[in-house]
Amino acid sequence: MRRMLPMLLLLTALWGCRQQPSLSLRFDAPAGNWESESIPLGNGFLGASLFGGVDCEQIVLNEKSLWTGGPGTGADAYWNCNRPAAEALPGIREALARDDYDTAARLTEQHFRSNVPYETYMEDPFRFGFYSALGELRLQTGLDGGCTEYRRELSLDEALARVRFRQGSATFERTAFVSYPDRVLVLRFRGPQNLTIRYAPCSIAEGHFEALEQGFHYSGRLSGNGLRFSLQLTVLGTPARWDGEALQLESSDDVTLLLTAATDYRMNFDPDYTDPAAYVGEDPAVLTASWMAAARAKGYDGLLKTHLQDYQPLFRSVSLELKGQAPDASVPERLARYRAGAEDPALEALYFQYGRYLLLASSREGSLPANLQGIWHNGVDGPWHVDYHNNINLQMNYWPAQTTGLEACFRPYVDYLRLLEKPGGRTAQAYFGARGWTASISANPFGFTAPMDSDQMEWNFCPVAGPWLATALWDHYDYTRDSTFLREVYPLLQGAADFATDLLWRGPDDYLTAAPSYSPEHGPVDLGTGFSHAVIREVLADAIRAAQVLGRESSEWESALKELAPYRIGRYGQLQEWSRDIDDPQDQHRHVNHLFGLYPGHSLDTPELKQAARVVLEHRGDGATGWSMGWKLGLWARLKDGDHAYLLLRNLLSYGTLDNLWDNHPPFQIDGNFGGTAGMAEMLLQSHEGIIELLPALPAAWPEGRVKGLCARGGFVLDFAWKDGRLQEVQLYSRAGGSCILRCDGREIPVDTRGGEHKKITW
Ligand code: FUC
Repeated sequence: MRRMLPMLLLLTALWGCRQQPSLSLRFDAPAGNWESESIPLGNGFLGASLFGGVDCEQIVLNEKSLWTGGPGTGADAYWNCNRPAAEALPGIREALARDDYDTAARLTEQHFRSNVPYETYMEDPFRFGFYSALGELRLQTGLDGGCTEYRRELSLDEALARVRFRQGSATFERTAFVSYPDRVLVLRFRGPQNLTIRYAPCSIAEGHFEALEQGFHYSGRLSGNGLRFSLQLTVLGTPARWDGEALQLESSDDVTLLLTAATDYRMNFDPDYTDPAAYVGEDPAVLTASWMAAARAKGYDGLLKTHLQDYQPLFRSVSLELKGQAPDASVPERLARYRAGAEDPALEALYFQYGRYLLLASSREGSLPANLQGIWHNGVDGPWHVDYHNNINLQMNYWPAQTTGLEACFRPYVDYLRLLEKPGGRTAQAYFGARGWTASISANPFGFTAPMDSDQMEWNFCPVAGPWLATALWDHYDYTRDSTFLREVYPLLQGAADFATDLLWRGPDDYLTAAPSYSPEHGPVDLGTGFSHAVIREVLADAIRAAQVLGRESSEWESALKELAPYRIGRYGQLQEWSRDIDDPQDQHRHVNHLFGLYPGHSLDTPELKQAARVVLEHRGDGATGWSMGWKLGLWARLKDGDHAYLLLRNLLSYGTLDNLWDNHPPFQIDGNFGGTAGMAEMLLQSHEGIIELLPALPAAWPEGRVKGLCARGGFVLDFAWKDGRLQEVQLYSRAGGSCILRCDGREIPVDTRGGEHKKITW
């Protein structure tokens, strides 16, 4: 027995370290359809979605900066498309004050648009533009399509895809991952096969192939804006020869392929728009060659090691277990059973972690932020140009960043705001005569901040997009208490708060009001919509808090906040969407922006207002698009109604989720994944009312579970477990020191901490 003890201990340790089966997405067949079945990989810059076919592996490739469009220079530049609409503001406001909504609407439509159409054309290089796929890789294996024991999976714990199958006595295995530190897609093919590799660039490119030692290089240029890009592929492990069209590999049992890609796009935070090359950076062929040389030298094992060292600490910073048996079935089968009413808490936990995985794969320092499809797209152009939508979508992409330990993913969002700041200053001045900066409904990587050329003002008029974007800056500080970060981003927050202040006008009832305004994509022009005021309230409060931390002046914002039009409760007891009480209880529109102050904001804080928000949610119903269900999930969680939040989670998974767990608007749109993950975190922990509340919206469906690493305002990180719906034990880590109050089930425990301290609290 004594001799067996070390062995037993070792086995126990290995058991403890094993990858949880619930942390992988399993498929029992190759993907037939990119949108619903492919497996996404990425490092923020480079995206790959895999099909896993037996006779041919097909991989859709993306490079996040592969965008058409751009500002141009001279009189035609969209830099100059900002119209002097501010001159029309007094007329519009006067019309609103005398209840002449028709005149107000007409004047707004006439003035608050630019000359940049949302429809884009390749021939016109200086327009809004669109995102396109980098192309497709096809790897013919020389095998016939039949096989046994087929298995395809995405391991979230390793950010690695695996394909396994057998043909006769031979076993075949493929692995694929995209390394952030080494900027390379790594593929390994094992088993006796004869690979032929072709790359088909996206159809809007012109370019040429050239042979490389053991590989090829494609050097391309987008027709239109002339964006240059480069893709290199190199083979390790067997001789490979480029024949002008394909890369032919000698038969081998073990081959590693390395792929690097880049464009010459560069972020420009201070463009002067006289330079035609304002957004042109390094030669992409030089970049891909240098990454390739380094990757070759490391080899498969070295690359995998660096990849895991980079990725795993980030991903593993949060874990979630919800008690329940994970069925031994593929994800599509589990989803089908779930849609039919089965319980599968492990699938819900997998979905939570998948959102975190997707953010890590689509947003890392140095890259552009996650777009409407994260990084993954399979065509030329796409829904809403796969752009940066600023009236919910981009913001939602980053909701899980603060609460679920993904601050490493947040930097691209900050850089994006920096990209918008200068052009957004012109938009603020021209349209509103305002200081600071703002953005409008849609933006691109080239600093487009104006409205579009459309008279559909309900979507085109969205000046509080900029202030909304800026609120996440305060949140990031509040969750991390990183004062260096706050000092760095303070000018952005200040600019957003100044803009919000200047947007306000003293209305007929003597309150400061955002006139004119619209509720996103919904309803008529208004004297001051609930949404606009909620965002302004939030950004002013954030800027005031930031000024207090840094010892800066904030009296102007404080006065504006005091005089801001209050929330209004209407005839059905609903939180009013517009200044007039015209809400329709039958209206199930997907946008619920007037509830912004409840979530993601935190300014809707009295029981009366919460009740009024509940009425809105009841009217709007529990359906809608993917992202809308993700949002309502978080809103119900903030109302501390765990069972209703859970109903929204079920609806999101059942009706707003594709078989590969991508969010479905429809079509595929990634925001709902992030809204879903963030909403689940809100069910387990909330910290927006000055108190850290554990299990604030625990549904009956989750009687037992354990979570580690959730983040709270004040710079606290919490691990806790619960059983029979009751909190068991709590571990608290304090990043910056200070005191907090923990609350659960009506009980409160005050805790004092020093920076870097771990504390165990017995509940
Ligand atoms: C907003 C939404 C739409 C869609 C689009 C990308 O405008 O209202 O539903 O998500 O963004």
